[in-house]
Amino acid sequence: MERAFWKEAVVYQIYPRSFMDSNGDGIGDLRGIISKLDYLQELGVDVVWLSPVYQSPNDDNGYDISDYYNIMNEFGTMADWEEMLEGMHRRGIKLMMDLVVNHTSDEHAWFVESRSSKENPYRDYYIWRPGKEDGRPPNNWGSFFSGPAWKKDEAAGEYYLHLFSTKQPDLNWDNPKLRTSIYDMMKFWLDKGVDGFRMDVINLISKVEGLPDGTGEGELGDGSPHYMNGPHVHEYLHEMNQEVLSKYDVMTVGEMPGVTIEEAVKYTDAAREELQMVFQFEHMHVDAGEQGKWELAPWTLHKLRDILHKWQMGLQHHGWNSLYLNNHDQPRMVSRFGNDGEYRVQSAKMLATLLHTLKGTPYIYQGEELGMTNVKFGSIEEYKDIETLNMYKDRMDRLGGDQKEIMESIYAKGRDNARTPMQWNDGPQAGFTSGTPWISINPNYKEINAAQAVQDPDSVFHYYKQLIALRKQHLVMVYGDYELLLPDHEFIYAYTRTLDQEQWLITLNFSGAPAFLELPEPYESAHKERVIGNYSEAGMEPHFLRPYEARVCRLS
Ligand code: TEU
Ligand code: CA
Repeated sequence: MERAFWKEAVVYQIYPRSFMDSNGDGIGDLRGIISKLDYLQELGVDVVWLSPVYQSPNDDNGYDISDYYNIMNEFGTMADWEEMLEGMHRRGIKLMMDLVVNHTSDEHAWFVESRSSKENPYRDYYIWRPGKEDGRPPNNWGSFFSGPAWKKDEAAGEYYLHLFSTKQPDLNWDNPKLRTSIYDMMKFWLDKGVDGFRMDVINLISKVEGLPDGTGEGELGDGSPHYMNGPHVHEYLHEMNQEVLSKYDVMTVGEMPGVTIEEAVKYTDAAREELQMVFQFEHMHVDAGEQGKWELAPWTLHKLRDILHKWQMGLQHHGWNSLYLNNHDQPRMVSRFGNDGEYRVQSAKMLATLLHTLKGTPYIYQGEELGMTNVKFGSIEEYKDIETLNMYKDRMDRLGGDQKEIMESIYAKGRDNARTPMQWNDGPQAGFTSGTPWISINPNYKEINAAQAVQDPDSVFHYYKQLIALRKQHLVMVYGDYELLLPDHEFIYAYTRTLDQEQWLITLNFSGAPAFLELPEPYESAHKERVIGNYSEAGMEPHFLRPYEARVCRLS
């Protein structure tokens, strides 16, 4: 068993705009993060994944970078960043920065140059094409953020590709000069002491030659087969590994919409020298209809467990899983997969147990450790996320959609669910800011906040703290082989983790009702010693799990 820091670590994601505001402008910032490092140290996390803090016009809240070498003014200065890094390292916490290199902002100097003329040396840093004879864009690809993935630039007399917003032009990774510029930038941050990178949509960087039309009958087709896991993506990631990553002791995770297990094994097989782990998305579509995330569909434990099981088995001996149900792009897991009402605390703890006892590296998204929930703002004006606002406009204006139905989709799946400010206490603005927050605060902050959680031994926070501590004490949680039990149970997800002579049994009730538990032999009659659980041990019944009950037992 080859041990590795990044397999044993627990990662905490900070979305800086919403984490902590230190200067009263209503926007989270680096000095706000500095003021909360003791909180992170108490929780016990090993790594912070910091969403982008580089210069950006914030069309997509920092995922549209205009200068990779400087800190966004609203977030602070490079000196603040250096003080934050030093404070993390002093507490034994590593820093993984967000590397967004599939695209830049259209305000990046490279793009300003590139669009200025076809002869400009930066022209081929981006993907320019003439439109079709009939005036249509070069192909029929749709953007992730509604509308076409091409924008005509009059100055340049051609279209440029943008898989995301019109202010996020895609970089041309087929250009070796661009790749060298990216590698130089990565070295700049690694030389400053950064411990790793989370790589934004990194499996989209290689597009199929000729940029062929996507499938689909409408005016916009699905171009994803022509840019997901593209022809040169492994070549480029191996080159990045050889030119940069292999020269440092770093942790890497690639965010990969549409990645399959077969591809994930290739991206994360150590022998291939590419990345260490990936974020896959299959389980994030378990409650989506044919039309995508905004088409709400019921999910079942069968569907969720089948996906998680497939990935556990698929990467069991080659590669490594990233375990998450939350991030800045996803709704809050306790609202989506648990119960954010009567059983909020129990179900938040049950989902945490899942993420910390499956095989892989657990990722905690800010506020998840408090059991923070989704939000329902009173009007579309309170929503800020470009993905949501573009969809709303597209469906209302272009498709004459039903506003009530659209708002229901936003309540369930909108990214702003995860972007309401951290709830630090029950005081004004939840202790997030002394000013007016850039986005409204979830009104339930009076009951759900860090101050309450830290002093309550039965809080979700302390349960996370126990799970994280357990991981350091028991390598079976990290390296133990996973084996599924009860593959057909409607409400219970049950599995074992085995390392040498030690075997743990995990049983999780995903329903709000008691669930009958009968295990196959030898597990049924094995002696069980509870290691951790989200209910009192005294009330444990061998054949019933209480609503959203999680049990982790050592077998002997
Ligand atoms: O997200 C990539 C991505 O696929 C998202 O668009 C996600 O699938 C979708 O938002 C789910 O609703 C990354 C970043 O995490 C996201 O914040 C950025 O908006 C996007 O890339 C562009 O950089
Ligand atoms: Ca601020």
